[in-house]
Amino acid sequence: PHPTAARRPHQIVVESENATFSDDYITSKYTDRGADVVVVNGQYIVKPTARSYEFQTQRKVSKTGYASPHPNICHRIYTDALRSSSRLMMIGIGGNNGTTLAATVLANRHNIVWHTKSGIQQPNYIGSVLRASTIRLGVDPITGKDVNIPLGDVLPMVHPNDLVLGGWDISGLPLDKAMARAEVLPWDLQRQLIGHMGNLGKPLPSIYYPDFIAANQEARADNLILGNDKQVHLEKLRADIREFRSANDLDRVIVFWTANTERYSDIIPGVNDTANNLLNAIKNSHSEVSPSTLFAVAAILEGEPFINGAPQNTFVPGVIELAGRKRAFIGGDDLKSGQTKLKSVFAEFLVNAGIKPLAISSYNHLGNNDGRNLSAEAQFKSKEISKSSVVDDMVDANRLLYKPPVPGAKGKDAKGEHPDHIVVIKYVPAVGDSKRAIDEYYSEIFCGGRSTINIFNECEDSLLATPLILDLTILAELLTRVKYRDATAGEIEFSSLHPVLSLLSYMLKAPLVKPGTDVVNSLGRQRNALETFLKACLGLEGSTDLLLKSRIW
Ligand code: NAI
Ligand code: DG6
Repeated sequence: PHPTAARRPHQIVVESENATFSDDYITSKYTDRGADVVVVNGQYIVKPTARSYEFQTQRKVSKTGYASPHPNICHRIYTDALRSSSRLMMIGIGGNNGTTLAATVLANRHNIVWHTKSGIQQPNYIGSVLRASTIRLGVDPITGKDVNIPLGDVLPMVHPNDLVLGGWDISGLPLDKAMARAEVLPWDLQRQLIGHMGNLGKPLPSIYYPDFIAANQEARADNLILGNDKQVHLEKLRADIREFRSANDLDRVIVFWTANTERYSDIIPGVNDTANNLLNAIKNSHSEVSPSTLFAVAAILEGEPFINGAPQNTFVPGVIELAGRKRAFIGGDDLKSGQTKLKSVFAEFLVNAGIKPLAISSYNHLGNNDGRNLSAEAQFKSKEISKSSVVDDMVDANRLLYKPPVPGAKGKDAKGEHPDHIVVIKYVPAVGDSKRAIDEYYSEIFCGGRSTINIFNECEDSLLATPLILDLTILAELLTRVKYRDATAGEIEFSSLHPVLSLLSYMLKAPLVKPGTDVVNSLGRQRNALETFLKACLGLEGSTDLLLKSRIW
């Protein structure tokens, strides 16, 4: 098998008073260092801060999963459950991402190779930050060389090959046929997967509220939970999760929205602004409760993590409050796969280089079903919002280049100066899943000069998105097993992390963060946060590039 597909036992022991290892837990001590800064008469008064925490990571990876109504699937899930330990339930499993994920996990699990025009191709997990990227653990004291290990090996994590897959779709096409409909994978691979995908059968029926996705999706909706009663729908989704969990003796089911982009829900006081109002709105089948919000509520009420891989505002305030109340984990929004990932790096590079982007103009066209759905105005709007927010914090952090917000001002001045930023998406069926993205960065440089950089990016959309869904699932499962206590405050009990899993930001376009905290869009900072957290759970300091030994005698 390809090295990214290797399954390794957890092999790290930290010899330090900051970490203890038992059969059940890794317990670590970590000091969170920072600085309080107060500005007085233009002077920065800085006070270094330090707070001690302890982390406890359960070593046994949860049994995790997803459901299907098909008898073959139940059988398959059962047999797989004996062999493996993790499960994922996708909403939209019959789509391009859903079928590509199922097919590539199966190809990796069964080590299916296929012929291409340039030779034999092995399955792998390239594009997964956990399986295919490494972290610098430290330095070999003899050679002085860095020791790098796969990021996914830092703590005990689910291996993607062990995920047993299933879920819901409003389209009832069996998954082998749905894989063919997606037109993502080469035929020689599809051909060998027909049996395996066929065994997964048909997706579970789902809920369809036509007002939320584009009218052009209607013909797909032939696999529905019937009726208009949203409370009944909620109970059915909860039962699907419960049934699946109990039938397969699972500890954990990760519920993942990879269904079509919905329009934004209106935030209406008394309807979805608080947890109680939202639960009442569901009881009253209020029209503004979207399918994705209903799925999120179902997962939360079942105590299972819910991740939103699409851009719409599934997490209305009532959902966030409910997740807090139930201590269930949520993460989102919208997978950051190609154009936006590059933008989060490129815009930061420019701003951090002291160059001032004046305009970022982004176009893309694509021909898959996602593109078709996004050709409707309301659904495009949701995507436009998530694609547009990605440079905001970089601009905010550099008020040397951009004028700061004017206190008390209205309109543009209230937000401060910002580069022009446009996002255009067009549906061009012929290019299928091979999205083409064009970005122009028009910037001010030294002494009034101008720089124009154009980027043309061909994104195999679902092949970029699938590894992100795997990473999000695996990290979300891990984060359910990590607890912490604030040692500085003398806390005795370990608590779970905050329900909003902002540590997932690296994979997401518009990261959901704990209310009242700032969004970080910079890919580098998001990665650093993840690395530092994983290391902190081993009692290790975060990654630093000071490399002091190389700077001193
Ligand atoms: P797709 O259109 O191929 O698949 C979506 C699936 O969701 C379809 O099979 C559809 O029948 C199903 N569906 C729609 N409403 C449903 C509901 N209420 N319940 C259950 N199933 C439902 O789209 P694709 O390419 O798989 O993308 C999925 C989502 O991920 C989209 O929202 C897209 O915007 C988002 N996304 C995709 C990325 C990519 O690179 N492929 C990257 C970032 C986000
Ligand atoms: C058109 O933009 C379709 C979208 O669903 C994107 O393909 C998807 O959101 C990925 O976007 P990006 O900007 O990360 O490539």
